[in-house]
Amino acid sequence: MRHFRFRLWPVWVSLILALTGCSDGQNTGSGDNTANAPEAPEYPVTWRFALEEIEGSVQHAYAEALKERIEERSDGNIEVDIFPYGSLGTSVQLTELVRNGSVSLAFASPGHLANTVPEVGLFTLHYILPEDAEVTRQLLASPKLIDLFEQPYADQNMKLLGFVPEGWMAWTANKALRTPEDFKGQRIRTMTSDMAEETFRAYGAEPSQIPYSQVYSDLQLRKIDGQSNPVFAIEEMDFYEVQSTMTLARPAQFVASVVSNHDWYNALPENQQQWLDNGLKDVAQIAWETQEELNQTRLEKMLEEGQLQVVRLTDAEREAFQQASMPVRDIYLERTGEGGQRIFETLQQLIAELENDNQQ
Ligand code: 6CS
Repeated sequence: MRHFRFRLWPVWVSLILALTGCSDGQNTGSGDNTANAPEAPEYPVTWRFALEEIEGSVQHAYAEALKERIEERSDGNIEVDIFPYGSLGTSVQLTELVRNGSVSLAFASPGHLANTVPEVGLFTLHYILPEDAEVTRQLLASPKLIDLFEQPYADQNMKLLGFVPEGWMAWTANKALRTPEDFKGQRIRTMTSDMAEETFRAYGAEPSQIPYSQVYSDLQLRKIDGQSNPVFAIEEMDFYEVQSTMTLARPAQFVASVVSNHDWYNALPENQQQWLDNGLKDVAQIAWETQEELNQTRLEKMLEEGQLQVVRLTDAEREAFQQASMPVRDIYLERTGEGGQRIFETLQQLIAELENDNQQ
């Protein structure tokens, strides 16, 4: 298995916390500081960007591309320091670091974030996103979609900067998962929010929330039977080494969100805000292409290695999962109230509009 530096987390987290506000040459937005924003920042200014994935991943490629654009646009006045997974903490800890202003930017995947921002639990639901790749790309890049989630993130002191698609989720286990009955009794690892468990529970599985860093060893030790992730991640985290079968059911896209500390973003001088906003626009298309390429090449690599059996579900088989997943939509709506209802309905309208536009 690839080597992570998880044992050093506490040291790194303390170091980062100790450095907060020192190297930035400007305030980092941790509440009170924002009131006395300095007039002229001392350049270069460092922005810390925390990732939920290791080097070579979709998030890492995105962060590298964003770093390059921002450093170029700012003429070297901004330096972006990237912290891949393993250097700072679990997804939940990264969210805390961005909320308290210790890091400027972070990835926050809905599957982990849904206990803090229940509305993003939407992305843990199965069979609600479009089948068509182009419609999905346009949907996830749509400012209308981002607007929908802006307030729920802001309520938790996070500025939602964008959604990043990472490809279809695939299920791995030590057997094929062709029907919901095949999930019965399977101990399935999910991301660390209650909402992430619900669909697997609806299929009859026994879900458990486990941090990403622990999945490989739990699979290896047979503490769990299976898990769900995009293909590129199954390869790069070596899950395929300790699972016999990958089932491609295209139940949901893995959608990550890029966030910053809300106060930090609002306190940025105008030119810095523009460098950031424009950098984010520059990389949106790159992100889509990167995930397509990584998911394809890593699938080929795993197929070549011949260790993992790959099962593609038929439309009829997928239909059975869609039916079994439907009650989970009600759970989402119960947990998110009117706000969730509005988001859910607007999402469906947006998809219908985009499908219509793309057919013309
Ligand atoms: O399964 C997870 O926990 C993780 N999966 C990916 C592909 N990215 C980040 C997330 O934490």
